[in-house]
Amino acid sequence: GCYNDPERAGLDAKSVFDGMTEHLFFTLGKLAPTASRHDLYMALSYAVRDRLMMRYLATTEAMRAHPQKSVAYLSAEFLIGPQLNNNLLNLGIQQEAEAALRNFGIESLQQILDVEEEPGLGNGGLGRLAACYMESLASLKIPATGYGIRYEFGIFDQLIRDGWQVEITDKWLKGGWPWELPQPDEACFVGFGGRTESYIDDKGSYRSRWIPAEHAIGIPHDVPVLGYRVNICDRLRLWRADATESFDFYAFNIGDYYGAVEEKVGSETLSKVLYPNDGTDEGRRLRLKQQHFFVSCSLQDMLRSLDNRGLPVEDFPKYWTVQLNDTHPAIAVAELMRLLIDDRHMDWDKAWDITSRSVAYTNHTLLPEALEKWDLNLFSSLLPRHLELIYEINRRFLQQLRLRYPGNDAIQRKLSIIDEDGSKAVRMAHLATIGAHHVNGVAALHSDLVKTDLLPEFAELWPEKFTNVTNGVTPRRWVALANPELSTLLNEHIGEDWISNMENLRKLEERQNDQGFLEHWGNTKLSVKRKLASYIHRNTGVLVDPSTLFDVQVKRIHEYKRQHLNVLQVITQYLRIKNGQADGMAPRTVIFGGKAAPGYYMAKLIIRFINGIAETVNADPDMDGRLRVVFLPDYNVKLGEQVYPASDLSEQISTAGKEASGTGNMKFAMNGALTIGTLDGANVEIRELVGAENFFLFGKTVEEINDLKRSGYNPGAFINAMPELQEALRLIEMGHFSNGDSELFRPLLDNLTGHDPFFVMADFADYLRAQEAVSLAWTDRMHWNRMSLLNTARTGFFSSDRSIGEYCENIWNVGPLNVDITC
Ligand code: 26Y
Repeated sequence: GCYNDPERAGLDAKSVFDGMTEHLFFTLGKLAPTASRHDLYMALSYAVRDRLMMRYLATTEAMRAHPQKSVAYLSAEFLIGPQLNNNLLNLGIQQEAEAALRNFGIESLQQILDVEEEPGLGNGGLGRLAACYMESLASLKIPATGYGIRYEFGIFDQLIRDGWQVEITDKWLKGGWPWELPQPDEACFVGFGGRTESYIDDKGSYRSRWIPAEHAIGIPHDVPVLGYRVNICDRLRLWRADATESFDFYAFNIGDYYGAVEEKVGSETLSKVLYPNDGTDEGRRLRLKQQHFFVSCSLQDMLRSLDNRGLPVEDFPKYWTVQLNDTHPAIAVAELMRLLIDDRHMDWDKAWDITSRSVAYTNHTLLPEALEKWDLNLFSSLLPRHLELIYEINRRFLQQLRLRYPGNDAIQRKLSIIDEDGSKAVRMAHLATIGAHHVNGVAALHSDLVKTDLLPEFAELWPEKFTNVTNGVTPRRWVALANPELSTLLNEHIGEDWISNMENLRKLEERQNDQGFLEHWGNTKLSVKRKLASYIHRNTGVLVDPSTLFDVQVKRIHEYKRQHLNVLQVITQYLRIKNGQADGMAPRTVIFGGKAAPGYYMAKLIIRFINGIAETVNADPDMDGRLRVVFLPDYNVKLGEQVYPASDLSEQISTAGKEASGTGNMKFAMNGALTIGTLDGANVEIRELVGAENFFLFGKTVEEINDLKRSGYNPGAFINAMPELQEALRLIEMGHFSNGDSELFRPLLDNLTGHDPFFVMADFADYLRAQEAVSLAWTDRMHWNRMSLLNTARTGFFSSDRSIGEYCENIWNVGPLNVDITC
């Protein structure tokens, strides 16, 4: 076949224009003279998609002709962001697209990019990581499918009303989304509920089978994922739940019309909405249904792909490596066993061998409230057969434990998949750890803590199973696309190779003492900051000065991330200015952004708190030219692309031991922001790489926090030692930032002065000291620019190409596929 038809899908401006014209007319039913910007966005996207389809089909064909191992990345979240510009970049046709648009009277590509709606199919770090990893997989030419859920409503849109967060349903599909292809002929059935029964098969052996009470159909929706300047095109395969017709008709025939309709409604809601919770596991029945739904569809799809190519099911581990993105898809361990044993009539040992050689598990959190546990009654009512299989997996595992630790009942209770303390529950992290051939954390420190604190007995039992893969982010989206000004500068001075080989940024170090270059570096940053300043003005009404230090904290709002620590520091600066003690203080614009889980009261109050301080500070003429506070509503991928490049200071201030890795921290550093941060997550590695002298460190270490906990932490003792902090707390209490309302922030104050679970008070003094060091450094702009340059030069390690390279080599054992698209 020919996958490079220059007539139909060429890469020159004329071909792109022709493609747009055709799609405008035939696909969209519009005439060029009356086409809206949205019409043109759709037409260009369809034209681009055609070019991806060529490469996608070429990839599929290469895999059929030369079967090889492929990665199945299972994730309940994929936060992929806008697609058009990324695909243009990876195809290498941004300029061609812009030229084509000019023929429709559009001056800049940006005007069309602005129209794109992003699918918010994730909460934050974990979902965005999955998206970066898919892009790197394709760029490294590794065949891969990202399996997930096509939520009809993604993460809510955030409005700010009277300083409070208001959640609005995310109707991302309303204008039509051109990047997906439904493949209804590859639909899968999934069962739920019902019961199991035993029977004797034709060979006379006892077997168990599942008789589900209801079913759903999963319809795959494929999203092509093109690598950077390669012909490999991988895919996301997102499942949408539909009702089963056969079951409907059955119920209809026996007269249960309402029952039939109910099942339809029930199964349609399965893929309706993303749970907007990152961090607290609420153990909701619908969420377990979603997890089983997409995992079952995905595993059936993998098995079918072997069947279709005439490959034996025993070879599953030779052709698929299944990565679990946290425990959300951990039911895969039991479901693959069920498919092999019940459907394919395999014996236990063979099935277990296949499962445990295929599956690996990435842990993303140590927070106990985020560890998934399913109530046993709920689990057995929804997945009775899976529970039987889990009991058997557990029985065999505990047997192994008894041999290794004879007479040690405590360790059995501790490691069992079933939690028997209190009301019984299934521990998904234990199921994943037992079923996986590798378990990894997402930063060096985090992976150590997984071994020492989270799963120490498992790590002792299977030391070779546990490993680390420090997270990374894609340099295409987070530098080349988001920061075209910096990219141009880099391309001119060190060539374009850094985009696929980020370590080459090291070449920049040669320029660290070049005054002219450093000035150029600073001016580039300034020009990007002007764009953000204009965005801030348009979206919040606040006028900010681009020459001030842009001090930024964007991430989900969470107590452990300590946005309130940042705010308290801002209040101290405010007080110093008020009291005429602000000599040497850098003029700052402090920028916040992030969503709070709708049911997380304290996080929502923190948003209100930020906005309260912003209102008071920004209205005070004494603050003019010295301090501004901004809360950017509706932080998402698209906004992130504007924020990271325009930042001078990156706030990474979580309590040590709480942030598994962080990935925003990497995006900031690559774009030349300096970090003020604790020794937490990947901050530790960022600091090692950029050099301690180019990083503003503060705060207690994991050990020091543990010592404080052990000795009975008392925040009062810290508060008493800091008159400035007392003054700040007093002002808040008086209602100074809440129009005189002294009750509004009381829960926050009580929390901080009472038990202060995240050690805000304990770290406050050192944080202030580090912020003073930031102010001092800002006064010597050449020095600041050098530190900024060194941050970019030395953070190539955090490219997701490096992370994916490590997964391929150490965990997946997969290699690249060559795809030829010449005719
Ligand atoms: C159980 C359910 C409520 C749940 C849903 C989503 C639990 C957790 C999450 C999301 C977790 C998450 O985003 N974790 C982040 O993963 C990033 C990628 O590894 C890390 O950089 C970051 O530190 C971690 O918080």
